Amino acid sequence: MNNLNKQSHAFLRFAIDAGVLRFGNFTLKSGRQSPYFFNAGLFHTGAQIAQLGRYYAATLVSSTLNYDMLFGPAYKGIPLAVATAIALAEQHGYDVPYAFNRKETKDHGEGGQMIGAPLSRRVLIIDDVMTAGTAVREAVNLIEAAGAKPAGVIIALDRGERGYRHSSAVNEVQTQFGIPVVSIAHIRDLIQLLREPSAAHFADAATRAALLDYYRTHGVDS
Ligand code: OMP
Repeated sequence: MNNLNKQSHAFLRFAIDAGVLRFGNFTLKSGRQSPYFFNAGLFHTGAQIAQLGRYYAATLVSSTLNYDMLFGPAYKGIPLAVATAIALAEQHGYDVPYAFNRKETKDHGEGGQMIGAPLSRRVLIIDDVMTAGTAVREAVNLIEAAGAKPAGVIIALDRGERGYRHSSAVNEVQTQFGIPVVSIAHIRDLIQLLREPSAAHFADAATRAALLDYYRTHGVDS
C-alpha cells in the first residue's frame, strides 16, 4: 500500500469511528438510495475538527494544486476552511488566507455576502462530499462573480458517481471549469478497506455487497 492509500484508509477509519461515515439506507440529494452516507457535520469535537483539518492539509500538500487562498462554502465548508488553514499554518508552515460566504445577504453593518479575506487570485474550494457537483458549481459562481479565479476543489470523500451526464461529477467539474478536484478518499478506497480483515468489524458481508452493487450501478471509473 502506498502513502496516499495509507492516508485515505486512516481517514476512512477515522470517519467511521466518529460516526460520520455510516452504513444503512439513505436518500441522497440526487434522489438515489445509497447504502452509505458521509455526514461531515458529525465531526463535532475540537480534536476531531483539528484532525480533519490535518487530513485536508496533508492531501493539499501532497497534491499539485496551486492556489492563493481557501474558500469554504456555507455552511459545512466554513469549519473545513478554517481547520485546513490552521493545519496548513501549524503543520506545514503555509499561512494561507481563507474566506467563506453567508447564505443570507446581510444588508446592514458591514453588509455583503463574504467573510474573511477578499476573494482574489486563485481560490481553492473546500467542501465535504461531491455527488453530482451542485454545491461546487454554486461556489464557482460566487468566486467568479467576485472577479477571482477558481483554482481547484478539495473534498473529503469522492463518491465516484455519475454527475449530470455519463462521466463522474468530479470529471464534469474538471472539464467544465478546467479545475482539478482532489479528495482525501475515494469510494474505491472504502471498498478496498472493507476487504481488509482488520476492518471487517466496520461492515458485514451484506453491507459490503450493497456497497459494491451501488458503486457498479452509479459509479464511474474516471
Ligand atoms: P452535490 O452537491 O450533488 O455534489 O452533493 C453533495 C451534497 O450532498 C453534500 O454537500 C451533502 O449535502 C449531500 N451528501 C452528503 O453530505 N453525504 C453523502 O454521502 C451524500 C450526499 C448526497 O446527498 O449526495
